[in-house]
Amino acid sequence: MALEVRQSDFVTSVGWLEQLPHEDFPEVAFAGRSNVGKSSLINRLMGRKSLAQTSNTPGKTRTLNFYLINRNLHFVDLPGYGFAKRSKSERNQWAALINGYLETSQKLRGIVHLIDARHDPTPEDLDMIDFLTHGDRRFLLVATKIDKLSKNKLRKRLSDTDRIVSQVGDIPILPFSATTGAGRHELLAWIEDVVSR
Ligand SMILES: Nc1nc2c(ncn2[C@@H]2O[C@H](COP(=O)(O)OP(=O)(O)OP(=O)(O)O)[C@@H](O)[C@H]2O)c(=O)[nH]1
Ligand SMILES: [Mg+2]
Repeated sequence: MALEVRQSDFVTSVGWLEQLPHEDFPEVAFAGRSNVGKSSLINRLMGRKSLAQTSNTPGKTRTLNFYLINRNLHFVDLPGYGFAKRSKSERNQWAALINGYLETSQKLRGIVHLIDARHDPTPEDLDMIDFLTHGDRRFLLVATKIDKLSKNKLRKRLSDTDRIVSQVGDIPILPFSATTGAGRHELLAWIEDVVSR
């Protein structure tokens, strides 16, 4: 069964680990490079146009943003990594925030990691995928923006990506588009499974 999103509300923006919400709801987090489409994917899942703010300019989401789904589940929109136009100290601060959250949250059930379907995963993507494979939380790899590719191109891109990702592990990839909604049902089914266990 797929999760049915009946209600979604913005909860809070977290810039320091001390600010994490205390409510005891299970969490599903969305990670990936800056500009890959995390906030757009979350909007699509929630059926909301712009509850999560999106932008053409990388680095839009700068805090951990919590959304409450059906009053019993948190979606966590993470700031993107790999955005060069930031000072080193700012990047370190973000890495500490994101890694600190991923490593310590007791409520985090699953992590959805996004890559851009049009491009090979970057070394940073592979590091993250490696980290997630070795963790004890469920994770799902999503290739997004597939609406920007023809059917043939997409097939080729997915098999190339499969080959690269297989260096790290045998990891299935879910194709997704925030524009068309392709993959939404499958992703909501995965989330339901992760949360209901
Ligand atoms: N065509 C298409 N464009 C997309 C898709 N997903 C996101 N975009 C566009 O990509 C840009 C970045 O999207 P965001 O959702 O803001 O990306 P993000 O990963 O949240 O970025 P940061 O907050 O900077 O980490 C925006 O211009 C979106 O409209 C998609 O599936 N298809
Ligand atoms: Mg964002």
